Amino acid sequence: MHVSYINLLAAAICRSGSWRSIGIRATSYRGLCNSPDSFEKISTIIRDKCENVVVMAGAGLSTPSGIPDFRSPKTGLYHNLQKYKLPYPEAIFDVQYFIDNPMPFITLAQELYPGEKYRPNLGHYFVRLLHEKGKLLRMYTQNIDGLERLSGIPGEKLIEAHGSFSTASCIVCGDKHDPEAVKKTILAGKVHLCSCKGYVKPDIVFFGEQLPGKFWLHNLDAIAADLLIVLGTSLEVHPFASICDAVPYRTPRILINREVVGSLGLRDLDHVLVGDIIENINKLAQEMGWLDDLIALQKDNENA
Ligand code: CNA
Repeated sequence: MHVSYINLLAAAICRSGSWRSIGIRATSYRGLCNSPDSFEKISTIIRDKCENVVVMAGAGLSTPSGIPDFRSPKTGLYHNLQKYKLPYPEAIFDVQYFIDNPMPFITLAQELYPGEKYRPNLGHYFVRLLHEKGKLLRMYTQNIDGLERLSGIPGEKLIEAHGSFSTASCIVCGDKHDPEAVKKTILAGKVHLCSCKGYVKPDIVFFGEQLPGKFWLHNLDAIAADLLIVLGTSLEVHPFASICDAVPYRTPRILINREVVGSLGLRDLDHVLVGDIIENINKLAQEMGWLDDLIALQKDNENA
């Protein structure tokens, strides 16, 4: 193996063995971007031309609900980690660090526990609406906040690629624990202990841990998809980010994000909506004639 290739590879693998993108950035894109024409074209694709949509989502989908993402300057979680006094930002999701000092993760978990503080937003309900219209093949999310479930996207349509708080297990013996009991302990600011004395954590995937088996379904979904929609992610974390490149060239891809990311924009059938996710989804739903349905869905679910 060539030395510079080894260096590149080493740089691409973060300390825990997870993959980070090697850095091909879309500096120009052929697809349409934020013109009135682009909303019209994208809305025609979603409304009239597709039946099997795969959605990929990241932390940017939940920032409008009030949960900070990782990388946004000034507001991102990595910027705000000082209060956790971590040796390096990713330590918060590092198993070895959790064993030595579980409190930073416990504090973050208290903040993020689904059903406590945060509610789904219009972006989550847009994906739910795709399901209600019979168009959602699958949603893959990196988020651990559970807002997709809270918006009513059914479990069989949802792949929580980086895990969730809905199950919990011992990091030593692997025994499953009652998630409600674990939640109660964590909300009280303590670490839940297993009978083997190991720490129990919600099944959030930490760096170096395996992704849930269901994640690998994307190999089939990517081929079956007739549209890919990418929402609020920097596409920096692999293998999740690679889903967007597994989709064949004939499949249109739509990116809705504050910035152009990954390989989005490099293919002829790519479309990019740069800017705030809620603003763009609002405009898009209006163009599609779906806005009333979207608002009603959100209202009904929030009042249920
Ligand atoms: P990231 O790397 O922080 O990227 C977020 C992306 O969203 C960036 O490109 C932002 O520009 C963009 N963005 C942020 N807010 C908006 C907005 N309002 N409108 C449009 N775009 C916006 O996060 P990723 O999800 O890409 O990284 C993957 C990590 C983040 C996963 O391992 C998650 O577990 C982790 N994470 C999850 C949450 C959560 O569950 N809500 C929060 C923070 C981090």
